Amino acid sequence: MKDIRQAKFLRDFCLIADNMYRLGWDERNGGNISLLLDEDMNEYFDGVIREIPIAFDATPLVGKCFLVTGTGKYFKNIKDDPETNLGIIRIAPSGNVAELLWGWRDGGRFTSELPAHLMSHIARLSVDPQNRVVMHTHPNALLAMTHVHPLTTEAFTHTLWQVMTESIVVFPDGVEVLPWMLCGTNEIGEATAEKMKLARTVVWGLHGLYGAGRNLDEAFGLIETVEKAAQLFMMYNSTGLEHINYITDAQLWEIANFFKVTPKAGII
Ligand code: 2HA
Ligand code: ZN
Repeated sequence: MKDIRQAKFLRDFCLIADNMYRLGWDERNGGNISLLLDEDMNEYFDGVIREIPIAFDATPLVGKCFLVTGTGKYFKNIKDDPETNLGIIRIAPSGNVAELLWGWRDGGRFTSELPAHLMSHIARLSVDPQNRVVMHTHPNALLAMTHVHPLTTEAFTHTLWQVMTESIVVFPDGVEVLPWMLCGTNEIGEATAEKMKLARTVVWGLHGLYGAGRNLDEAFGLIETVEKAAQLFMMYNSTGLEHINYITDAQLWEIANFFKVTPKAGII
C-alpha cells in the first residue's frame, strides 16, 4: 500500500489551502476545495470507512474519487491536520452516496457546498475533460466589488478586463455572475453549474466566487488574478481621483490577438 501522507496531490492541496488562508480569503470555515483524483485510490486504501449520503444525483461521477474539504473545518488547520479537515470520497454506484476512503477522522463530513462542487465538476468536464479542480473562496476585494458594481456577467467581465493588461489573457472566458442566492443548496449548485459551462469563474454576489481548473495551480492562479483586478478596481475607486486612463476595447482586442486568446463573446 502507498502512504497517503507521501502523496504529492495531498501536499499540493494543503499548500494551496494554506496560501488561500494566508491571503485572507478563507476566514473561519469559509471556502471549500474539491480535487478530482486521477490516481488509483486502491493503491492507498483497501476499504470504505463509512458511507455518507449525498442529497442529489451524482450518477455522472460514479466511481470517481475526490479530495474534499470538510464542513465546518478551517482552512487555517488543514496543513497541520489534513486527516481531520479533509476527506477522500468515492461516488458509490447508486450516485447518491459518498464512500469515505480516508479522512474526517473526528466523524466529520464533506463541505456543505458539495452539490455545487460536484455539479460544477460535471459541467466543467462536459466542456473540458481535463478539468480537475473546483474552488470556492471569499476574496476580499472581489466581495467588496460585488457591493458597488452592477452584478452582470457583461459589466463585471468588462471592468475586470479593463483594470489591467493580464486579465483578458488569464480569463478570456470572463467571469459569470450570479446574484445573491442562499448557499449550501442544490439551487445555487445548479445555477453555478450552468454558469460553469460558460466560464471557469463564477462570482456569487455578496458571497465570493467559484473557480475551476485543470490543476490546483491553474484554479488558484485564476482566482488570484481575478482578485488582483478587483483589488485594483477598489483601490483606484477609493482615491476620489478622476479615472482618466483605462484600457480601451481596441487595446483589449490587440492583447487578445497577440496572446491568441478568444475573448468571451459580447463583452468588447
Ligand atoms: O463552507 O464558504 O459557502 C463555507 C462556505 C459556504
Ligand atoms: Zn462561501
